[in-house]
Amino acid sequence: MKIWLDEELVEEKDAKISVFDHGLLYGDGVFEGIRFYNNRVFRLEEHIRRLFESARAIVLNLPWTLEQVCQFTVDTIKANGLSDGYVRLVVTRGTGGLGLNPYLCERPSMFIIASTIQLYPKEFYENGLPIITCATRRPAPSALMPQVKSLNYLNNIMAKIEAIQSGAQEAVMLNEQGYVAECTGDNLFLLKNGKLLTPLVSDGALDGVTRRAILELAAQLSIPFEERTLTRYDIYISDECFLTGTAAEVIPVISLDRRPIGDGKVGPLTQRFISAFKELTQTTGTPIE
Ligand code: PXG
Repeated sequence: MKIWLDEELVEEKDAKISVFDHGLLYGDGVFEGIRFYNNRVFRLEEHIRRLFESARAIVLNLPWTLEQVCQFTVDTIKANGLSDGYVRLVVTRGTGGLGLNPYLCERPSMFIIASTIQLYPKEFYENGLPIITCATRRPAPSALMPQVKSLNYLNNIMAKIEAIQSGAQEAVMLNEQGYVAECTGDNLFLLKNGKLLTPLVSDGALDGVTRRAILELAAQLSIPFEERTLTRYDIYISDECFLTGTAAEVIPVISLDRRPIGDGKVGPLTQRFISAFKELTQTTGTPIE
């Protein structure tokens, strides 16, 4: 496997980061996960723009242009001869001393891994996921801005542990006010009386690229939709529910806290979104060649 590291492609065994890198010492950095399907990178520019915005929000100045980072991403995929898979970009603050001060770090470091990902076993895509509500909350925007895709994922990992320990695959995370924010690595959608609903980004959701694609598809399919504040009540009484994310794609949810959603089976509108999203990923994107 060839890895992009800073300015060049290197062998996996040579892709090494310093123990003094602040990405490792403090989780000081940002990342992106992007899918490529059928020799095309899905929403490449949108992902790279989010990477730049996340970096900007944490005062991490990237010494590359957006176009360059897009090109590095495509080059890494090409170098590994892949046509379908997942590419992870990580930017760290770089090497510094044993102190928080990011201004003492010389230069940001970037690595890009092109590989594959399978988040959930296939049967969950067909039969749906049972999920739970976890006690771990999304941090308040005043603590850690939810739009920033930072290297601080401990909060999400604690939530994921709660999900797995209770026999579920994913967990609904509430914000400090008790409203639904999202899941540990996915955005949440529900359907009620034919209308699609999803929490506001300002309620603590990541502004997901898949989420945006689903809202665009809803408009195209003439399914009414609204971004609004949601509670667990709204999910309990919903007709259908599904999660979205680059890694998870679109995955149906069949229960929350062991209460069936709708009739407890994958719903018809969810199925329409799954097909429409699949079509979109297979037919659009930046060519790898
Ligand atoms: N919320 C959070 C907190 C995320 O990390 C999403 C929503 C979905 O956003 P996109 O843009 O991908 O539609 C994410 C991104 C994993 C994993 O292993 C998940 C993500 C990133 C990296 C790893 O579950 N999801």
